[in-house]
Amino acid sequence: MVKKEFFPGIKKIRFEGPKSKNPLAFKWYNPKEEVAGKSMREHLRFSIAYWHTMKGSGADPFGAPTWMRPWNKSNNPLRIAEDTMLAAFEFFTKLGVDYYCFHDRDICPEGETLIETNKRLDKIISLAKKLQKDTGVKLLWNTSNMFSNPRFAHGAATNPDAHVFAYAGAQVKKMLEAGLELGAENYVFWGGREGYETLLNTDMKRELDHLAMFLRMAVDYAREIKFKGQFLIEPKPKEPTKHQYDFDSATVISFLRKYGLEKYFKLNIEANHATLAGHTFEHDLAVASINGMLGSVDANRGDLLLGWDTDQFPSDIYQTTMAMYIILGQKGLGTGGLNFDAKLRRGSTDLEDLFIAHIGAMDAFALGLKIANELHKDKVLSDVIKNRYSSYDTGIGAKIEAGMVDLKDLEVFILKNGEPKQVSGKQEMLENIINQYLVG
Ligand code: XUL
Ligand code: CO
Repeated sequence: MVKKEFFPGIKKIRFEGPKSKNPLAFKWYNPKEEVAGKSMREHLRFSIAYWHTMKGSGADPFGAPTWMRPWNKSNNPLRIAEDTMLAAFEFFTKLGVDYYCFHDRDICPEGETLIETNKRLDKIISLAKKLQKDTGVKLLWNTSNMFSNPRFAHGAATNPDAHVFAYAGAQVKKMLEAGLELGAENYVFWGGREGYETLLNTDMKRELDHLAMFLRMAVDYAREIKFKGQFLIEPKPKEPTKHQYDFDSATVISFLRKYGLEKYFKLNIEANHATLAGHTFEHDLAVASINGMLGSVDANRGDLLLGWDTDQFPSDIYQTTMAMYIILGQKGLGTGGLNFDAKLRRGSTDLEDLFIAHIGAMDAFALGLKIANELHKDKVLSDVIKNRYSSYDTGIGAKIEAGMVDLKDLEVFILKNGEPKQVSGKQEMLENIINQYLVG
């Protein structure tokens, strides 16, 4: 049998260094290069998002698909599913990325019944397993799409109809089995339509109780079948519902703690979701990280002028540096990785644009990693921050931190010591120093 080639003319992407003019070469991402005792490849754990890269069509609410992909040629949807999987692994290996992620509905279309759908899934999962074995590419995470089918119009686990809740449960059960079969390192819950449009028809407390119950069932079933992947929740504040329950890191962490689920979950932080919540990317990463719950990253960027999830490829070195600073600060993402939940602009219609976009994103994170490592090594920020809080290291501050003083003691202290002195935060100085590191 002749092996099909979906990206003819594109060879394995190589590192050529910052001076290269070849759009199909890495300028900074050199997988073998060591940074802080580990290779770039081990630090960055890049992953491809099947839904955008393989299934994206360029369609938007105003117009038809613009990307005519060679793996979509057949009239048979199951043949398309297989061709897409073959093309996907060709793409992963040519690009030199070790991981991928998918929703159940990305890898094959639903059938008429659950049985039919699961049979289709079994077939495509066995193809994925074979291709993983042949290429060494691994599954970073899988997830269930519980938002596209009309049955989920009012949510999945938070649907007012228990029948829909049950359907969602059956779907997650199958995807946990798929995760086990394919050795998924994590399992993601992004709360598709888990949210509400109006309180006029919504029992918010009951919906949140149901969501927690659903997650508990997933944890229990994973234990039963011995699925060892890390569970992740991906916060997002809005879109598609007006108010998504998993608003941001802080909201998700407090939800998990309320229901006693915090030891089973970490967070998958997406840049564009953080900015939609009115935060910076690094804010939501930091909130997850200081709570020991930063598990993985959906690496993309938004557009500050637009209020929706544009899912653009990350290219802003400042942002990738700040992200890698936090990730290095917690000694890596463990089983997580940097998943490019990003899509081409509708007008980027050449097949090679898929490579070019990912190359740029990988280079942006490679640079971010190198610069963040220098910032850590030179203690640029950590020394300033340590010094900024040094009044808590001795005297009254140390007593406050140790819980040894009360409000009366604080009054005595002020009566004796008077007004505190103004201390500069040195923000502009630090911004200037960061620019020096960025330019090198
Ligand atoms: C949606 C989003 C999803 C999740 C996986 O905004 O980010 O693609 O990453 O369901
Ligand atoms: Co995402």
